[in-house]
Amino acid sequence: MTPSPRVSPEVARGFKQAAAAHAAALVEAGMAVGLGHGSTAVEAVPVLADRAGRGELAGTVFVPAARFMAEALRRHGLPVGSLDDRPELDLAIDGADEIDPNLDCIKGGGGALLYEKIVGQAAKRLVIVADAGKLSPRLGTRHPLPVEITPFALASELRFLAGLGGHPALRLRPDGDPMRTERGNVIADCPFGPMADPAGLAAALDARGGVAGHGLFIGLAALVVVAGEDGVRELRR
Ligand code: ABF
Repeated sequence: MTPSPRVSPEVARGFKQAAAAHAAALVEAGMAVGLGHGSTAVEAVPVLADRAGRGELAGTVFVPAARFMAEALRRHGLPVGSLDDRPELDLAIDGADEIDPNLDCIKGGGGALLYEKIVGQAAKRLVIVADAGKLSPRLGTRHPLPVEITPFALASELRFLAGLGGHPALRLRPDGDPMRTERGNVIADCPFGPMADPAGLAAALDARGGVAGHGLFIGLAALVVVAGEDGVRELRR
């Protein structure tokens, strides 16, 4: 969840707002729209609220992947639904920590990776929004991979991740206790470095019982909207 290193926070926020507004324009009346987590995706909420205020989004419902997003939607008076109400979403808008040329992503800097993946996979189309600083030649170059672990298996899963070359570090709260996800799990941040085979790593993590989720989003993004000094760009597979 870090802005581009070479621009000021104000400029980076402008990029986030531009990317989010571009994605928000894809929302149509009557849609069921998933919303992930992060400082970029949340910038879509006021834009969507303005559109709803102008009567453009009658019947549209929003399904948040994180409490943070549910609170933002409610603050802006937008209808909040669930996957029970709308098991298939028309669109999902979410952020990312790192995006490679295949539009595969590392996500989870905000700790909501498991529900983000569920919401993203429930959508016909997942749109990732990011400032251009998130683009990277290879996943792992700039961001560790978050892996959500069930506390029951903590020690053995950390050993497993270390065996994969992940150098796992438990994500801690400011008070030094392990951070807990909304599901009560813990997160290990794994600086794998530039990944030769992200899909293979994702498969190894998916096969592991104690791994509740991980931040590799392989082949899930239909569209990536990036904003930077050269404006807003749509990247497609
Ligand atoms: C969430 O927001 C996470 O999956 C991802 O780590 C984060 C990106 O945050 P930001 O947009 O604030 O950089 O989608």
